[in-house]
Amino acid sequence: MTYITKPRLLADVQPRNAIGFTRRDYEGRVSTLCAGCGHDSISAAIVQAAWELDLEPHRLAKLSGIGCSSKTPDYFLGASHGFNSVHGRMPSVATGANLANRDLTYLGVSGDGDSASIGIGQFAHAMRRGVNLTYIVENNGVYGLTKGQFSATADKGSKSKKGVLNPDSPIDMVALALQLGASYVGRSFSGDKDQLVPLIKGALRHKGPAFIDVLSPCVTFNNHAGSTKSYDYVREHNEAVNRLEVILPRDAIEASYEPGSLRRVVQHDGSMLLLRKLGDDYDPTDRIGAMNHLHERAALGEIVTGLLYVDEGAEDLHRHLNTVETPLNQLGEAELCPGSQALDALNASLR
Ligand SMILES: Cc1ncc(C[n+]2csc(CCOP(=O)(O)OP(=O)(O)O)c2C)c(N)n1
Ligand code: SF4
Ligand SMILES: [Mg+2]
Repeated sequence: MTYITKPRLLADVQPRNAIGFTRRDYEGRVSTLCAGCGHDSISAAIVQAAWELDLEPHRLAKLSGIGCSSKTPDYFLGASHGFNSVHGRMPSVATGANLANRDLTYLGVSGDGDSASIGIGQFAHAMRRGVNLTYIVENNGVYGLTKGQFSATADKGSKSKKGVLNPDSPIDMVALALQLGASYVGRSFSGDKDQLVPLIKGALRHKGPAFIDVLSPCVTFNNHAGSTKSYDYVREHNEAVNRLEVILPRDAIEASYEPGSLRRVVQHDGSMLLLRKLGDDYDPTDRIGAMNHLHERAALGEIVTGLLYVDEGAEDLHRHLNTVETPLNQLGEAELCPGSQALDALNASLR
C-alpha cells in the first residue's frame, strides 16, 4: 500500500455533482501499480461511476481480498469505508457487513486468483445467497502480484510470458455467476470506459448480487502474443451485445435510439437501464438464453461483453432471511432482547 496523498491543486475548479463533490473527492491515494495496468482504468471507472451517481462517499463500503486488483480500493473512494481482507475471503466479510448494516452500498473488488482459485467457494455462496453488493473481478488470467502464474481463468492453450502453454480448462466467472443466481451480470474490458462506467453504475443501483467480470490486462506478465487476456487480443475478440445507459429517477430521458433497438429495464430503486441492442435478438432478462449465448460465442473464440443478464424482480439476502428494515447494528436492547416472558412463551409453543 502507498501512503502518498494526492495534491488538491485543481480540485476546486473541477465540476461538481448534485451533492457538491468533484471527481477528486471520489479518488484515493496515488496508485503503485505498474504503468498501463488495466486495474488502474477500472479504478478510474469506479470513481467516475460513483461521482455520476452522486453517491455520498461515507455511505459506501469497499472490500477486497489480496492481489494487485485487491490493492486498488486504496486508489479510489478514499473517504469511504474500507476492508482489505484475507486472500479469497472478501465475500464472507462483505456478507457479514451487509447483514449488520443493510443501508450502505457495498462494492467488492477482487482478482481472478482471489475469486476463481482460493476464493471460489466464497464467491459461489455470496452469489447464490443473494448478497446485495457489486462484485467486480479484475480478470487478467494471472496471479499478477506473485509474478504471473496462470490463474483459473486462463484459457486452455494460452501462452505464458515464458512460452509455457496452459493445459487446464478455464473457469468462466460470468457463466458461474449466471448459474449461481446472480441477478445482474455483465462483462467488460478495462480499455472500454464507455461500456464499463454505465455497467458499474447500473450494478451499484441494483438490489441483489451484481457481478461484473472486467478483462484487465496485466502489462507486466500477460500482455504478449499468445495470451488471450492481452490488450490486443481482447480488442480483437470483443463482441458487445448491448450498450447501456443508466437514468436516475430525477433525470430526463434524453437518449435517442432507433425504434426497436431499445430495451428498458426498471430497477428496484426506480433507476432505469436503457439498453441499446447491438446483437440480433439478445434478451438480457433471459438467464438460460444468456448462458447459451455465452457458450456459443465462446466456442467461436469471441469474448461477449455488455449487460448480459438482469433480473428486474430480484430479491436479496435480507429478503430471503426476512430481516427488519432497520439495520441490525442500529437495533437497541428492547428490540434485541424481548424479555424472559416472550422466551418462555416461545419455548412453550415448541413443546
Ligand atoms: C492464503 C494465501 N495464499 C496465497 C497468497 C499469495 N498470493 C497473493 S496474491 C495471489 C494471487 C493474486 O492473483 P489475483 O487475485 O488474480 O490478483 P492480481 O494480482 O492478478 O490482480 C496469491 C496467490 C496469499 N497472499 N495468501
Ligand atoms: S503485476 Fe500486472 S496486475 Fe500487478 S500491477 Fe503490474 S501490471 Fe497490474
Ligand atoms: Mg489476476
